[in-house]
Amino acid sequence: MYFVRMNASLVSRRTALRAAAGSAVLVGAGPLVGTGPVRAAERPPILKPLPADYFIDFGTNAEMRWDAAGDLGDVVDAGRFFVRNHTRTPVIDARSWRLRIHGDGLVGRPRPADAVTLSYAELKAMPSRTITRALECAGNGRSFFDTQQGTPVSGTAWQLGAIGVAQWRGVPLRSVLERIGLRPDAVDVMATGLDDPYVSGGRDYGRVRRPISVDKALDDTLLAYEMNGAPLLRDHGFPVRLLVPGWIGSASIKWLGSLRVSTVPLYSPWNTDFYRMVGGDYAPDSPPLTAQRVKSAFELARGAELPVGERTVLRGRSWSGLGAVRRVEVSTDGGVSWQPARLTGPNVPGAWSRWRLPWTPTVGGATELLARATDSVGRRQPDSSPYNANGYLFDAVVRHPVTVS
Ligand SMILES: Nc1nc2c(c(=O)[nH]1)N[C@H]1C(S)=C(S)[C@@H](COP(=O)(O)O)O[C@H]1N2
Ligand SMILES: [Mo]
Repeated sequence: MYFVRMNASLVSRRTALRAAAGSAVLVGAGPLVGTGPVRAAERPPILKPLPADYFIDFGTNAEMRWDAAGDLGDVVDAGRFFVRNHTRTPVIDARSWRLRIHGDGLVGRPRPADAVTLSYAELKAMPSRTITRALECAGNGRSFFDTQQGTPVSGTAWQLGAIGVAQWRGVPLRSVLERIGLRPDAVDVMATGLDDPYVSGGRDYGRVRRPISVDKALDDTLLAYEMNGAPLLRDHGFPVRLLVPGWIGSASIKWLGSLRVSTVPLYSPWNTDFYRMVGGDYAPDSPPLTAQRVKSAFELARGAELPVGERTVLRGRSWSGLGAVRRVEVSTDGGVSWQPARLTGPNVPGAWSRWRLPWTPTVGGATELLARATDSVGRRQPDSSPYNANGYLFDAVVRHPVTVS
């Protein structure tokens, strides 16, 4: 028996006290947030070390440095994975953590007070699935709207390092919803995190939360509790996060606290105010963002110096939210001519493809390297990305300056 459904009206005072004392009874034992040895106000926003060799540190966010990615295998070590926090990483006790699942899209239509609860141990006792997939912020590449296209946008000035690939282990959300009983008229599932409410510009938006469609919930969404074979790091959602493969990172709610399953479409600031295209040529009612696009990055510093007359192996990775990478072309002359790069590694759909191209530069001076990927559904990186005010989904080919000398 994995689930305990409690009827609030039947909970005795004694039961509530036992729960508060930390016994196996589930009602009333809210997750302990911010109760670690360090008090919330004293904690840095990100708990893991962010060495400057591996990260560009933006405070609450930190991106992976692509120039240091050459020694990574097919996945990114958890210690080197990018972090995107709206507030700060909470310290949650897995023993008292409970996922609360409710809503009129479930059989019995449990209200929040009657939520079905699931403990860490109960979740880990269910059959699990392990998948290698990318997780990427919708704003990855945002800085190039300004530096490459001349149209500044607002938001963290990520280069291309707000992406990582990991091997995620968890329980398919489908298994949990089907075990509880999903009504055929359910349409959306709203995941809410346990981190502090997000306050910006004097406005309190509440806890970070964003709905996904029931279709995506039943397809490949995971309640993930392991990354690369180890429990999630706190910064990446310990004890349990959502992993919504192929979709923008903000759907993959960390520090998962509740799931609301609904027969009507759900809204939060994360699918109304944020993570939609606004400005430029976008219609005012353009839909909430879902799938990621196709991108590529060189495992090389911007402005790197390469020796003239010597063979260099250009390496990089390409990825797509819509499938596998089919083809990568590289230009070493600023986009005049293109050569196919050789794809290496497993090229798992929804993860990334590694590639390489040997190059012996014959003339000295400044040039630009470009990498342009095409994915398995035929989508090729464009020369420019349409402007949007928040700089989401920058998928244009990035011009990578180098000096040959
Ligand atoms: N609860 C919660 N979940 C969250 C966020 C957050 O701030 N709070 N940030 C989201 C965003 S915008 C991204 S890109 C990913 C980043 O995941 P990572 O920090 O593990 O790389 O987490 C998502 N899930
Ligand atoms: Mo994000």
